[in-house]
Amino acid sequence: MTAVLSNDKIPNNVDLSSDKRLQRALEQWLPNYLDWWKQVGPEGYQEKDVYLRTAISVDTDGWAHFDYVKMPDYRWGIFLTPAEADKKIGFGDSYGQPVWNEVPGEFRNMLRRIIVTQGDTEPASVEQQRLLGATAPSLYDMRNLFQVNVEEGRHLWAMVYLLHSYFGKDGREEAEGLLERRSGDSDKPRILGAFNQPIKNWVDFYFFTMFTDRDGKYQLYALSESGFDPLARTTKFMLTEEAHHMFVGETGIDRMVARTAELMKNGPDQQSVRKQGGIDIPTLQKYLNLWFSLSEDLFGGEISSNAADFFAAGLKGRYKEDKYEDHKALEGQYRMSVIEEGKLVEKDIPLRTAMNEVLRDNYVEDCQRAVDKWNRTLERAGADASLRFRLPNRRFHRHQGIYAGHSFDIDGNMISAEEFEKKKHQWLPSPSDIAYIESLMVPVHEPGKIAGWIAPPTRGINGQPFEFEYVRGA
Ligand code: BYC
Repeated sequence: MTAVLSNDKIPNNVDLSSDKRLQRALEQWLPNYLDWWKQVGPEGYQEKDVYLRTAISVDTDGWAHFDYVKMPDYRWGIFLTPAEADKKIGFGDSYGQPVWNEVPGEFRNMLRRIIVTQGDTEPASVEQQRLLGATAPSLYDMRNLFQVNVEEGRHLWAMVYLLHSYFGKDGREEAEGLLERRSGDSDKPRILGAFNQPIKNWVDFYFFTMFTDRDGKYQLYALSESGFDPLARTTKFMLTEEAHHMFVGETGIDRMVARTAELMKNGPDQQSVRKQGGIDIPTLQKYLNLWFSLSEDLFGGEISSNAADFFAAGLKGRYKEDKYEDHKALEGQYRMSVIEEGKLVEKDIPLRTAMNEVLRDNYVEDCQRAVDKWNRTLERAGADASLRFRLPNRRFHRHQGIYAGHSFDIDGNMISAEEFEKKKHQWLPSPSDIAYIESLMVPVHEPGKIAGWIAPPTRGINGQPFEFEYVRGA
């Protein structure tokens, strides 16, 4: 296994040319992928030179190479982190046994389902974001959008490689299915809820990359523990790319907050922020509530026999499984609030069935860290202490798991469906909030210029200044 990528039609470090059958199958899939990209990938800008990062080796230091590339010429390929000698399964019933390099027959369906679900999110996000280029607030942001898009395309390749290599005919059919479903389509929707939500504007985009891509981080970490080693190694490499996507979201929100704080110096009330063309804090909080709650749903139910089965089988572990002592998790309990006879009561749940909630805990903690950072931006700018962000309670606005079908306020108190309906626009973007945000979405495509509702970044990409022409001739 080499760290440097081959120069084949499909760049790879899996010695693809030695497996003619697989190479042919993937080369047949390639034009279908490109058709999909042209049909529902980023609209416009396909012929423009974009300053993109491309993988040229999977070494931890220095796989990233920056240059101008036209998006359809991006080197989509198959990159796995190098195999480790004598690697053992790190959790579940097969704990301590050698990792698998072939699919164990008894877990085949489970594994295929995990890979298809993961794979389905990648093209979905590209579809969701396809119209944003035309209203980019700066060339820097436009370039970041396209970087995220091409890498999500590559993550699709990563899952398709696994399907084609290890799952025979049904794997090939699933790979076709990944190009056939469409985000938001009523007949052929994407599999998971948040990936059918429209991303209508750049505020949605930053909150999506902050919160939804961060679900990706935790799911990929859990899969990088997998006893099925090809899945572990491919997801480990995906995580290096994912970090940039979350950076785009977290800093994008921080830059909106910084701009709002600056505008508040001219007039602290939130109406005046809007009058000056900025995004007031309560509106940003509503977008936070929306995307945080949609993304929490992506962890699945709080009590899940699927999650217990995935863990028992050694297919999907916990975030940084190493830091746990008991890798079988047969004994432990997890205390959570469940609903019984219309009331919230505390209950102990066997740990294995609570694995989705364990992962969600890690996620919520990470989200809180980002919220604290945005609040520090407000504090530094001298914003009134009443203007701070917070995460909603995790029961708020849920559509999966034990809280779905019930209504909760932002603090997690159970309320009636009527009350929720009455108050929902205090918590979630209202049609008039959305109309206001959309009125701000005018393109600023001149190098060094930026829209009035967001601050420029503190530094550019790869040591280039903000003024750099990140997309030529946009
Ligand atoms: N929407 O036992 P349950 C990323 C279904 S993001 C719709 O509660 P489970 C990225 C579930 O399928 C990371 N349906 O949940 C980010 C099941 O269906 P069936 C993507 C949902 O199975 C940004 C039923 O409800 N990776 O990479 O333990 C840009 C009961 O399920 C949802 C993965 O998700 C939902 N939100 O956990 C680009 C990793 N949630 O059996 C990319 C792979 C649950 O009744 N996936 N259901 O038909 C998994 O590990 C699990 O499937 C889930 C669900 C964590 C998603």
